[in-house]
Amino acid sequence: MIVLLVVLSLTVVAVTIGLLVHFLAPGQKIEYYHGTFKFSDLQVNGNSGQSSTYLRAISENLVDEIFRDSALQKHYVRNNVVRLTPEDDGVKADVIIVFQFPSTEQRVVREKRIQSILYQRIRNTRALPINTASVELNGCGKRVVPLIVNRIMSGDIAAKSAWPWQASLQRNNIHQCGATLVSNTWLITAAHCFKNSANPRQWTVSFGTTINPPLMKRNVKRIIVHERYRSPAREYDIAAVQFSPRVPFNDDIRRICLPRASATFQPNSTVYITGFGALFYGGESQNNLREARVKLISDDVCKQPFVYGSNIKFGMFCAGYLEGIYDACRGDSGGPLVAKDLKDTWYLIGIVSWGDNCGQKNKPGVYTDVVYYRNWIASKTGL
Ligand code: 4AZ
Repeated sequence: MIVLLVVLSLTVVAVTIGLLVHFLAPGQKIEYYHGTFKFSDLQVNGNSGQSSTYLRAISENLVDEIFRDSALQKHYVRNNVVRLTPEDDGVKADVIIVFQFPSTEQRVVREKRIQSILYQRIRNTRALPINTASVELNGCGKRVVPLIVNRIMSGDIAAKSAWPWQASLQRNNIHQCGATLVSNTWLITAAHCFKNSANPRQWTVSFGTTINPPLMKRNVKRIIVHERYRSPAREYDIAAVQFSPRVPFNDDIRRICLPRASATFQPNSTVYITGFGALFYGGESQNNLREARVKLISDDVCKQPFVYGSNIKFGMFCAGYLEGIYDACRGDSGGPLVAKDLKDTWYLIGIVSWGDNCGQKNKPGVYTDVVYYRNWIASKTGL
């Protein structure tokens, strides 16, 4: 009897310890990943009804199977198809995949593993008509509103959700610069924004199309100014800013894509600039985000003596119009110059850097060339 009691109580203690370790294990973190893939040649009528319930179920089963039978099986928790969107050539499924990971490894590393498993297994899934090229984890550069830029300085007020990667960098809660969201925790901006202070404690970042009220606000954790930036020189005008805690992506806050280091863009192509900056030189920053459509200007044109001559150095390019009018201005600095590809995926091409006045004839805006600094960005952020 005593032996039995001892064994029983030891078992209870062991089970309790086991459960405690399991649920309170230090550093085990629940993480959510957003994936998308597309069923080709299929149709559903909205998000309710029999066909969508069926598609949701087979999608969730598929993702379950993929991760239960993968190297990440111990970490996989569950998945949920949160949206089915009818598109021209099929149905897009948005799925939230839940994992539990020890908090040691970097999230970018795990993201790559999850993406690779999802991609490879879906490629090998012959039973379902899923387009392999459509498989994406935490995709970048997608916005939910169509582009209707009508015709910053002389721009228009931006529609909600139109530029979800735009951020406002604030020192002591006063807008100083724009910045661009490139992951859940990293922003790319201009080095010159930190000329007066690079102390993260003085800086916050806000998201959304108005500065007041902000849609979301975060504390800046780390400011990495390019090590070769030397004010008042304008070369190396780039900085990476890390904030915390991470922002969840939704229709109003999401990351833009970074171009490959080998990417090229044609002079004269249409690009867009956005910011909370002044409407004229010497004016005040704006509470509402504004947008303007501008054009890339070749070095040949911009280095002419009556434009900027030899002031255009490596790692810079010009955009705007030699006639003036549409331009970035004070307060837009650090913010994005973006372009979309044929699949309507948006890329960060430039960072508002400098210019002689704003919107003046023969004085277009000058931007830091993101492609030129692409490897620097990777070395600091891992992106
Ligand atoms: C500035 O002072 C500034 N026209 C930013 C952009 C331009 C000019 C000045 C480009 O931050």
